[in-house]
Amino acid sequence: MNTFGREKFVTFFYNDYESLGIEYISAVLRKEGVKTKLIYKNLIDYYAFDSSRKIDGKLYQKIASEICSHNPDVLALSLLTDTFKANMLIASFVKELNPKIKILAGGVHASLLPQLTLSYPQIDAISIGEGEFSVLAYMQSLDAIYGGEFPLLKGIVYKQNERLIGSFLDYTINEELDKIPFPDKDLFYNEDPSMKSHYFVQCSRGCPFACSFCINDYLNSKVGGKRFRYRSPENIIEELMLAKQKYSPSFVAFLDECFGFDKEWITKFLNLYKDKIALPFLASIHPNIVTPQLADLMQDANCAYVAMGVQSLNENISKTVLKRSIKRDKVAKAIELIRSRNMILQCDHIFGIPGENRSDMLDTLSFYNENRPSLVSVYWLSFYPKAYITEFAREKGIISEQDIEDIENGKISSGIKRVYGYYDINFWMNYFIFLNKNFIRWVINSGFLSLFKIKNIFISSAFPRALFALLHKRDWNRYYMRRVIMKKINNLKVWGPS
Ligand code: B12
Ligand code: SF4
Repeated sequence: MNTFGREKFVTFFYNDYESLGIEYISAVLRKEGVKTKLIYKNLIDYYAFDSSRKIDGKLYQKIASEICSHNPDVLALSLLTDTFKANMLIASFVKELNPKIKILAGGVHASLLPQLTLSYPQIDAISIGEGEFSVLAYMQSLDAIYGGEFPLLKGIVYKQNERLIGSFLDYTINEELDKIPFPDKDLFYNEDPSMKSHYFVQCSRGCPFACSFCINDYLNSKVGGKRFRYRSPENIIEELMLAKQKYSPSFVAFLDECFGFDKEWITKFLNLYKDKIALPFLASIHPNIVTPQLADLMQDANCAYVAMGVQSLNENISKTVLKRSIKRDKVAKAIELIRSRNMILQCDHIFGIPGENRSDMLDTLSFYNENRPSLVSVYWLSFYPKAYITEFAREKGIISEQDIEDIENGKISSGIKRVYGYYDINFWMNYFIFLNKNFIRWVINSGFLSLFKIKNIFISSAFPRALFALLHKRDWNRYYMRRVIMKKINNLKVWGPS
């Protein structure tokens, strides 16, 4: 195969969800004449099962053959820690089948651990940070690189005859987000038309906060203050108007990490949104920014669903371990402001935080019983690479060096230390919303609570979620659940008895 001079061709592989990152990169490449394709499988819950558990050589070999049958110049992989192992396996099968296909890795995991990612023999190049223009530079330099030259490319490190060319230290960001073309939605929609119903969009990149369990803590320290950036309201409205015309979505999901942080910006944006778009939408916010004005603006603009990260109600642990200054009265007020305006409110909460114990969990259940959001979503703390809390847990002996090595190589379950005392409280955290406040007070104060130590996640979490979604037309999880059901059906076809 001689690819010199001809139109270059990138194939992406992705699983599970729509990826805005891949869509943006594809839009930039296409605009510059690079052909793109997506191999998409809505198959495995990597994050639910850990990609190390469901690795099935045959399935991944099949995916690798499918990738090779398209004969791309480059296979581009977007890595999260949870999906790292599976992607590395597919990459190694692709290399075995066709060593001429160059494999480029980018995304969160590759950006956090560029040296480790590039040390895998199947990976030819990595992109560090936001990849739109780095990938373009790599594609445009392919002939030169593999013709024996050594161009330096911003944000890219590649292997060339046993040498590594580029810098691991640069983390690339796009300073002017309006200059990036709109995401290439068709790349995903052609593979899975059900995604058209809920339009994923982002107004900002980065986050002004720096919580210890989140990627932003590390990246803000690496990139500095300029990492939190907005698009202009007009640019987003233009994208959404085109989307309405082309795909007729019934819901908009804002994937911003902290929607509504800048008061002036959000006022202008939501007023425009109300006039020109007005579709029901979902957004994630921080309790500290909720004011009556913001709640009014969101309600007026047709906000249907708010996800609010509370994470811990222990003010001391929140401050010292999570690096968040959460005040209980502020959370209670935020819940009231949002609920009184008829928006569905999901509070995100983390259990398993170093220093917290069963009485903190019980206190959490009591707090939410008294100050009721619509739903509480409880996650067990996972230790992600480079997060401050991971280092904190290592220092305290909660996780070992071996756990960290495992996590960095994609075995995220290595850091999860679940305690027995959790299962009954988790069950009630998901069910209390359907029950009377006084009854839940009695459940907490009597021994009744502990009779429900339920480990099965379908009974303790999935069923109450599904029930809530059935009862509430404006629940965004309806779209999510449809996709989960499709995944289970696809899964049965692949994993079930043949
Ligand atoms: C929206 C979001 C989601 C959405 C959509 C996910 C998706 N596929 O996009 C939902 C709710 C479904 C979700 C689920 C999960 N998420 Co999430 N999510 C985010 C969030 C807030 C924004 C992602 C986004 O759209 N960014 C905007 C685009 C433009 O950026 P991007 O995707 O990073 O892509 C850019 C670069 O990374 C790079 N790039 C990306 N891919 C590639 C590929 C190549 C080849 C190249 C060269 C470059 C490149 O260039 C892109 C363009 O600039 C991030 C936070 C963050 N800061 O990243 C967390 C984040 C990615 N999520 C995280 C996690 C843990 C999860 C879950 C595992 C949670 C869980 N337990 O269920 C699942 C995994 C699901 C999955 N397989 O995707 C972690 C990942 C940490 C890690 N070390 O891997 C993050 C970083 C949050 C955190 N805790 O810090 N998530
Ligand atoms: S507010 Fe959310 S997105 Fe921002 S740093 Fe904290 S956890 Fe991360």
